Amino acid sequence: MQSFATAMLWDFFSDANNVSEKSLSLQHENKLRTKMKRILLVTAILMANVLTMSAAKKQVIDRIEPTDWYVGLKNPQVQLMVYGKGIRDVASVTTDYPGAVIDSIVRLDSPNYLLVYMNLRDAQPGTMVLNFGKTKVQYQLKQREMSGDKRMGFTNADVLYMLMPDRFAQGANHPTKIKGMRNYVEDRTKPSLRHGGDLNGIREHLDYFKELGVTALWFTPVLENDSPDTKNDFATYHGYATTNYYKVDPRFGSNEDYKRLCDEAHQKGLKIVMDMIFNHSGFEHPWTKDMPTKDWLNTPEWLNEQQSGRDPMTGFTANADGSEPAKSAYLQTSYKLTPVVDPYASEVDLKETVEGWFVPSMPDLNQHNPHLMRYLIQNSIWWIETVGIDGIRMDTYPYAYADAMAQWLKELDAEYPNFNTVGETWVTEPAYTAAWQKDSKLSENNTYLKTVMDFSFFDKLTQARFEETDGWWKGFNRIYNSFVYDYLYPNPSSVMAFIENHDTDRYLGNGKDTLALKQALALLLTVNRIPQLYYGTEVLMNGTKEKTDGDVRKDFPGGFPGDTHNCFTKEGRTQSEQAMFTWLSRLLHWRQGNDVIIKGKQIQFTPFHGIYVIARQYQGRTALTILNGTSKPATLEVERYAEVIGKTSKAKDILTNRYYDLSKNFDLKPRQSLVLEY
Ligand SMILES: [Ca+2]
Repeated sequence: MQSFATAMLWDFFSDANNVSEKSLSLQHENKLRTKMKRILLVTAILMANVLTMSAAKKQVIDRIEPTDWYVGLKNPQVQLMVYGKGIRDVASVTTDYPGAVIDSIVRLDSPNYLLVYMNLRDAQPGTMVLNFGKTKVQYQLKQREMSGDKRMGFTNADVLYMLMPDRFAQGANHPTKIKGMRNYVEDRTKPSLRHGGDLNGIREHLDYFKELGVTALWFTPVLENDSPDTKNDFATYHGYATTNYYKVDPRFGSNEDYKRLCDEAHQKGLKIVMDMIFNHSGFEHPWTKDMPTKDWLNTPEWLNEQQSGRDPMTGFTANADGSEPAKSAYLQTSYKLTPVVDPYASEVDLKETVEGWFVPSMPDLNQHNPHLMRYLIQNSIWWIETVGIDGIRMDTYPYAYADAMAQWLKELDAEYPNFNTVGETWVTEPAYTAAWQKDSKLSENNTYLKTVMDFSFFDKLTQARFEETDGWWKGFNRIYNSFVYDYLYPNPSSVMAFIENHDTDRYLGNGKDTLALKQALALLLTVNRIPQLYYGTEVLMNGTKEKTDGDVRKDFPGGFPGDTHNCFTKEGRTQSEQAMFTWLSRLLHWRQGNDVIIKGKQIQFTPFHGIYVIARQYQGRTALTILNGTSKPATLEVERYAEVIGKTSKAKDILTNRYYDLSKNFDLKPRQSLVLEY
């Protein structure tokens, strides 16, 4: 640019020199003056541009995260992560915004990031101008919608309905192709590719959830997963490979769509639980290509392997001849979670579990880097404040460093004491899970995790499903025995139970045995737990993971354009689907606000003659769940249950509205379920 300006000036002087050799008329002189003014003006503009551009060249700012922030939080400090080529080496960062104090700036290993730590204790909402050298950037400081203690998380008064946005429903005006995203296709015939469901699709069916009777929605992650589809058999439709922590994936909608969904859900009395992942990001996140610090990721060495042909989907780096190298630096997690609680755990096992990558396409984040952890903590706060979520489900919770996760939850608790977070704790022994719950005496350090997931209940129920309940171990004895371990939990009422989810076989398997399903659901919705359902159970969706995960993640019938089978309406459901929907809906509505279930004491009886009985009692009211765990008729001997029946003679089965006489023994059909109320 400079040389162009000089050329222009040279052109002017040479023109003037030429002219001076002539005898000038006044007219010519005026013309020349005008030309000179114009050229000087152009030169001034060009020089100004040159200065701006040279300044901008050093201080390009691509983005700042969080994209905006809130004043009035208990923790007044905020970390701004600034992205931009060479931004690390900017001479100064300043602001004149009243009440905003820059505590420190941190220059990381990569020249393309800068961290600015600010204290906003005395700041008011408004537009803050930040000066990065001579580059000015506006940054919004927002007013919070409500104080943190007013945010009420999900509890055992709720029933969570889990769904996958890509597989549930497509809203109006779904974009067919989005510019700027890596290659992807939406093809509903391919179980592992995107199918095109979105957030508006969920919002447009809020009344369906009301009709069914659930009170909260947890859906798989919705943040940007801008990874290319590969070979038509792999795509990040599941959402667990984040590439932008502050942006909803455009295929699911916008941040505004997410906010609208939360707002409208709240208006209808539904809560929203956001799925988050602190353990790993997506491979296409800018942090992978250009790590902010050398220790931003765990075991990143293999990223630096010199051979070409490294495949982020397999983790293998091929040699020049196509063969796999003898040893790759790639560290795979063992998926074994026992080393995390094992008092005898070896370093090698613990390292593999926590520092190994979940899969090669998901880089393992090092939460021991305090700057990264601050980033993640702020991100969770930002989504609570920005869209108003009511809870968080933390994916792969034990795979992240326990102390860092505890720090996160402790801070969240201080800011939002009534909020709730559930951690995915996939171990099938209650002694493991219980150690992860907040205030556990089994754990040396407090995790501050209020809700853990009861994989034991899921596991034992799955085993019991088709077994005959005997006198000792089989069938419902497994569930009975699992509940015995509730003495290990600091708060059993805050444990989340489920019978299936997106990572397991459907409870129905490949069959349609509604008797077994009804028993599982009757139990799930009456015991001392936070129940979680998986989408489609109410209309008999089945499937197993034998062939592909997609088989347990099928599209909800009626959610997509052209669907001829529509399970959203009574008219669209088949007779058996409608029967299941009605049955479950009745149970769910009965459970809503029912203090016998929410606050009631739990009393269970050892399975007797194949029958399993659990009572819930509160202020003189009783709910009695009775399950015949055999494929034969059985007789309930009422005298054995006298302590929970008392003098009651008449009880209503809320599943059928039929009355039972509890003053005498009565018969149960094979696999019959009763939920008696009196
Ligand atoms: Ca990890």
